[in-house]
Amino acid sequence: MSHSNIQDPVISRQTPRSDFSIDQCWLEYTADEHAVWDLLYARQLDILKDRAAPEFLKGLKTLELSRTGIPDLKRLNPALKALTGWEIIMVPHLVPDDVFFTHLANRRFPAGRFIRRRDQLDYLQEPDVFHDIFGHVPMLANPVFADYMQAYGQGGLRALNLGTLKNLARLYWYTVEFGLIDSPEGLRIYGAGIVSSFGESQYALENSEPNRIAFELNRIMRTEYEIDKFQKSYFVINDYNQLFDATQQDFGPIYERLKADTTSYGTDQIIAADSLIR
Ligand code: HBI
Ligand code: FE
Repeated sequence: MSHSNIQDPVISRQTPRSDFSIDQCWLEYTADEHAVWDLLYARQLDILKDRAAPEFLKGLKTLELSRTGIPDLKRLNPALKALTGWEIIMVPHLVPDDVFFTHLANRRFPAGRFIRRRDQLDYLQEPDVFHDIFGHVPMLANPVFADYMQAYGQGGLRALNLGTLKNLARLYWYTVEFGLIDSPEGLRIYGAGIVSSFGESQYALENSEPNRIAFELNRIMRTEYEIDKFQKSYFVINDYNQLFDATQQDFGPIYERLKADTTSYGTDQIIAADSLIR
């Protein structure tokens, strides 16, 4: 993994706490780092205003993420906490799965402190503060989505114990990161991996290549994914209750079937049971 954050002196001088959190030290962001946020923000807002889900745009506005510069958690957290009880904590890099899920289960979202360099505007492998805050936080202001994320964290801890994390991680990938929603105004984006990407925000809705398949939990849990390319398949929900409801069922029988029949589907594969959207 390329560690773009090792050049962040505010990260490297800190010893993370046992939950892997560090201090944001917002006053220490440089003018150039704030300028990179503003550049990314302006570029994304322009293409997202008629592509992002209404709930995402509402979250951006309510939390005033449109203020200039990298958000200060001292201001953002009280606002988010008042809305849904979630808060953001800063971490130096990807944290271990059990740590990640424990945070989610307690309504804490771990965000990277560092911001990408100007030569990495379009893609970087590790989540930075732009992906994590611009991409993930607006949806955490939505009560139903906020509950879904917590339920996912609880489910993640169980999946770790049961050895089914691979299947559950696919659910996160195809919803939280790359989910689309069939809204009254048409197909819209709510996935953080798409809304934080200039190229994929257009590709996910407008390109004729990728499959757009109606959300189905069991199907998603068998679907492979690739992390460093635009997706070949997107899964489309009707509303956020569909996500939350899916996590309220007993995953025991689902995991039993996945273990008995280990069939998996390729990233571009369509199966007979799929309901295709557009
Ligand atoms: N750590 N900081 C951070 N951010 C993530 O999105 C993340 C992580 N650790 C593990 C992890 N994601 C995966 O387990 C999930 O995406 C399934
Ligand atoms: Fe993410």
